[in-house]
Amino acid sequence: MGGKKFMGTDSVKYEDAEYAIVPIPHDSNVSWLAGAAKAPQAIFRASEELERYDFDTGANVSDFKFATLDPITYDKIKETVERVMGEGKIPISVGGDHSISIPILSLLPEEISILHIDAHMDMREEYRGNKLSHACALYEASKNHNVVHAGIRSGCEEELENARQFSNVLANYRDSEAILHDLGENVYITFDVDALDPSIMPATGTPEPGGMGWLDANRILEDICREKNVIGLDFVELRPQEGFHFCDATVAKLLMKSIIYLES
Ligand SMILES: [Mn+2]
Repeated sequence: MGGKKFMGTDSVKYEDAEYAIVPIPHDSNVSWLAGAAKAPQAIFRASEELERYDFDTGANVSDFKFATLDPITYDKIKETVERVMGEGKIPISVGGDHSISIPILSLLPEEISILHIDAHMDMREEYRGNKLSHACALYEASKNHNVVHAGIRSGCEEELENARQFSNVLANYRDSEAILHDLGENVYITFDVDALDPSIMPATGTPEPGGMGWLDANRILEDICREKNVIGLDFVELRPQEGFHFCDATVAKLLMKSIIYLES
C-alpha cells in the first residue's frame, strides 16, 4: 500500500525534526472537481520511488531532518501548524485543496511576507457564498500581509481590484530578483500546483494553460529558499488521476527539492 510518510520513512524522530510534513487530505471547498484529498497519500507513495540523492544539487535529502505527521482534518489545521511552528520546526503542509491554506495563513504574524505561486489569484472575498472556498485562499491574509503573487494567469476584475486595494504585488515568476526585492526577510510560500503548465501538471482540479515549466518552478523555489528565511510552505491542489502518476512524482520531487533548497 504505502503512502503514509514522505520518502517512505522519517529521516529522524519527530522530536528532532526541523521539517514537519503535515498531510491534510481535505477537498470540500473546491469549485470544480474534487479529489485533492487523495493527494497526500499519492505524493508520499510517489516519493518512495525517488532517489534520496539529488542530481542537480549533489545533496541527499536523507541528510536533513524531516518527519511526517499523521494526516489531520480541516478543523485541526490551525492548532497543528501552530504547535509545529511553536516547536521551531518548518511546517510543510500537503493538501488538499487550497482552502487548507486559509487557517495556516491566519496564524502568521503580520511581518511575514507571503509568496503565492498559483495560476489563479484566489482573491475573491467569497465564492458561491463560501468565504472558505479555495477561490478565496489569499483574500483574508492580504488584508495584513505583504503578498506577492507569481504565475497568475486567471482572475476576475473583483480579484484584481481587491489585490490593488491591499497593495498585493503581481510578479513575473521568471524575475526572481524582483520577487526577492518585493518580499520581506521572512516568507511563507503557498504553492498551488496548477501554477505549473497543464502539459506537465494535468492532474489538478482547475487547470489553466500557459503555466510554469519544471525548471521555472525550481528556480523560484531555489532562489527564495536560499535568499530568504522561509518559515513554512504548503503544496496544494494536486488531484491524483489514474495513469498520471508522473504528476504525483512531480509534486513529491518539488517537496524534496524544497527541503534541499532550504538547507543550501
Ligand atoms: Mn489555483
